[in-house]
Amino acid sequence: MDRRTVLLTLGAFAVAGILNTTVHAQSINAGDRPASKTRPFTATAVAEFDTPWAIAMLPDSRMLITEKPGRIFLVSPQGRKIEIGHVPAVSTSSSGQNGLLDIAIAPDFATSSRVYFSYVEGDKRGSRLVLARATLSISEHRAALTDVAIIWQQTPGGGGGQPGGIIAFDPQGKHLFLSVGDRMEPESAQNTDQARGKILRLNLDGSVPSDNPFVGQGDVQAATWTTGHRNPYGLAFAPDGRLWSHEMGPRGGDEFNLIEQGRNYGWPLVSNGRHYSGRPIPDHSTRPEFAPPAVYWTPVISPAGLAFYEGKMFPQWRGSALIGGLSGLALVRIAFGPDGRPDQVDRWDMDARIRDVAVAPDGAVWIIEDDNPGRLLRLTPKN
Ligand SMILES: [Ca+2]
Repeated sequence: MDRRTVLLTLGAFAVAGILNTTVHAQSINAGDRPASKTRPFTATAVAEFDTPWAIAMLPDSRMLITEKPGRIFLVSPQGRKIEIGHVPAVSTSSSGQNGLLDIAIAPDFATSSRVYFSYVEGDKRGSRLVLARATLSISEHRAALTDVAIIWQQTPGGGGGQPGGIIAFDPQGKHLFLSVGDRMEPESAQNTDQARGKILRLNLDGSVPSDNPFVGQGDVQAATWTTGHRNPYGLAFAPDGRLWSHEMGPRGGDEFNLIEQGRNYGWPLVSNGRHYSGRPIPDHSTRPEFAPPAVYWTPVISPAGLAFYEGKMFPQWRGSALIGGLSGLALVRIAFGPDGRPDQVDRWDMDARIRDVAVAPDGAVWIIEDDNPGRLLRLTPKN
């Protein structure tokens, strides 16, 4: 081997090493890191609910809180609850995971009083995830939905749990993103004609934007932004405008994903977990054409709820993502490095299944427990 060949070979190894490091650095396992019993916050319980599922923060610091069996409450920061009338009937059949799911206020809520919510509805052909829009009418002692309209529904219907159902709006307030789980039919996540295992992008009236990546290729495909998801219970835009999602893996392999237009996230062809039976699934690293998770959790935490922190009470958390853990009984904080790369920096033991996270205008963090009764807790800094 002459000197030039040696240098070229060394160079090739160096490049391969860098590429290799980059590939491996793409997925960080945070599942093997223990939770901390020491919390930098005080958790104050202000109300209780029957299996609360989602919190939507209003501009005046009141909250809308859904209960999975099918009720929505308007809740003051002091815990005063008003049940909201005219909520549609929901289906809780076939799985403990179905029912009334997410709720979000419209980008123009201050003038329109519009809200969006997702739920599973049932009929003889099975159950389907739907997205509804309504106007919220609030008087001093009463609150009700009016003009309720289903603006999107899952096709085909049927299937089990794992509904997804998380709603997010882009920072411009022009488009709505909706996560749809695989309904426990894994192969459907790779079927482009089934609205399962997808993240959809819709106009605010539920119609399909003309600049979606697969527009003109059938109804489901036209609405599809990304595919190959399992059960995403978190979807939110970061302060820098990037869209992030998390999803539950099977046995291992919960994922925190950067959501980029048109990409395939691999389920069920690849996963960093394995099937519940123990049967292996090829790792993400074996199929580079699928977007790998930035962070994953093995063992799982069962992530639920995602909020980016931009408040004043916890200045050290600014820009961080806060995530609840169901089986993890935890609140997780993910921070982003100067290169924009995320990593889990905190995992606090909460002694309860945490279902959703929200940030109030004053910077307090609000969480709900997945239980009956499940508490609504306000987190403020410890002195
Ligand atoms: Ca994946």
